Amino acid sequence: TSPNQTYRTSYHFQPPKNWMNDPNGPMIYKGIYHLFYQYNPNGADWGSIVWAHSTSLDLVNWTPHPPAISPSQQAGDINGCWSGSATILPGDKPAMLYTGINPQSHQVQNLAVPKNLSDPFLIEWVKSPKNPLMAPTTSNKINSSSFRDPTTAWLGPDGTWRVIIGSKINRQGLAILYKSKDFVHWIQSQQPLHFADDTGMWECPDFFPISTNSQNALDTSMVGSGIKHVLKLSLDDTKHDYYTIGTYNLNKDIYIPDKGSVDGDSGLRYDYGKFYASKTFFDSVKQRRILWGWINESMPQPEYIKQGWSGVQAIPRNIWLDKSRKQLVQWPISAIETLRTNQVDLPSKLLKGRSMLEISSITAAQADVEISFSVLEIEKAEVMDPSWTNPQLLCSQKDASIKGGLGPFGLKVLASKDLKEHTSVFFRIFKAQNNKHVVLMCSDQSRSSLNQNTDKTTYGAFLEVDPIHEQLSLRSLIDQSIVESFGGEGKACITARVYPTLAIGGKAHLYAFNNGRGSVRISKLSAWSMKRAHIY
Ligand code: DQQ
Repeated sequence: TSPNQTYRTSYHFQPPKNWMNDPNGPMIYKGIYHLFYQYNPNGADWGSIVWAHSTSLDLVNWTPHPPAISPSQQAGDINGCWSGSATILPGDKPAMLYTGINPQSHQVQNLAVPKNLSDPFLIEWVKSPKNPLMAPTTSNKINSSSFRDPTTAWLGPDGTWRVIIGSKINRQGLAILYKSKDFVHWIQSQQPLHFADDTGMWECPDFFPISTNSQNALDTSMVGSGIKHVLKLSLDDTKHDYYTIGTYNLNKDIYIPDKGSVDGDSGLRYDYGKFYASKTFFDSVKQRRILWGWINESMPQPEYIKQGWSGVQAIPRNIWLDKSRKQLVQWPISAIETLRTNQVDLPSKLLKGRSMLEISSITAAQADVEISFSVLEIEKAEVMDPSWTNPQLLCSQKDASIKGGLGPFGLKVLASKDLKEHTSVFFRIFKAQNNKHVVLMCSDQSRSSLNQNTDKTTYGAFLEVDPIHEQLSLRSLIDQSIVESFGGEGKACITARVYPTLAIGGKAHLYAFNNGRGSVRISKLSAWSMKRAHIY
């Protein structure tokens, strides 16, 4: 029986079959990008995990290689090779620190290095005979089932390497700090780099410097003036990636989030939809920091097992600090634009309340759309109730079908002709008590599929844009079963997985819509069909 392949993507990274989860060890080496990822070679469900491997010249088209790291070492990883990160050691030598599962099912940290540095594809990897290099013991009080996912290490001005490992003690999440002079002998620091109460297990931490005055990125070991630090946590409890912006105190080797930058569930997220276990790397050639993130399925486990595959990687995103210094900004890497074809531009156009406009003549199921709105009748904004603090809840209470004053307006994507199926990505503008305006961005999946079994949770985020003085922009990357949306030029991102049964391939349509009372002007609208990328 050939399984249903309707939902495979055309320009998102995924293996030909089987289960994929976290991106691992992304890096650039001799001008070639490497992506490793958690992969089950034996099926479409999570299981005995290896590091699968692909390389690319542009982060868009890929060449697959054999798995780079698989269970083989009795003391280190015989029961699984879990997530980890790349560090480029002096002399341009990549090294991978990763979590292994030992015979007692304890989580330990291991090292693997390329066998042959003159092979630009780094096909073969050898493990340190000293593995495991970091392990829970009776004296260090590390929880052996909560000790995983080493970050890219950074070299301090004192010539010592540092790395953090995600962990928890009861409900307190923590980033355990280890130091090493030679990358092989690691000593646990008395103090974690950071911890926070009642956040649960911190998976896949990521810690990196970011420039306060430029979009150019910094090497992970960079410290000094004009630099802030970002700590990202993947919270096992909620399966979301949260980050804070703060200061790295070099003397104490601790990280302190800025005032108002909160760890965990009430803090900032990379993506307010599906996006987990993400990881950045410094692209030393293009001076940018690239973010990879895993997007899982929204269909029940038996259905993805039946289709024979599960999981995609988000389009890699460029990441930098917003002018406000209070949040990050993300934007799909520019090379994805090489897949654009068949451009459609619409002249500036009034979109009256309760109206819709079809964007035709592109492949709506495989498209890139950029639209900007200017608000004309700001007085029509509804009053914001101060109790509306949860954007996701607000988006599901006021979904795309609920007519408002200013908004909902935005895009209907992966829509069937009769609109029985569609996913709505839209804005609503509210008037707050301080006379300011609040912009809500939503991705409403509630009508995305006639299949009753899929998860159709609506997602939402508040967008730090002033709708009176700025345009409201929205970009959506649509690829069969995935919609990645970027609001306010990357100030809020929402990724959704959807499984239309009617709006498939050539039967999918794309619309701009305004379901509010007030008119808005579409000040810019460009859309493209997207070509298929070479992925495997
Ligand atoms: N996935 C890996 C772990 C990590 C989790 C196992 C996050 O290392 O904590 O596949 O998705």
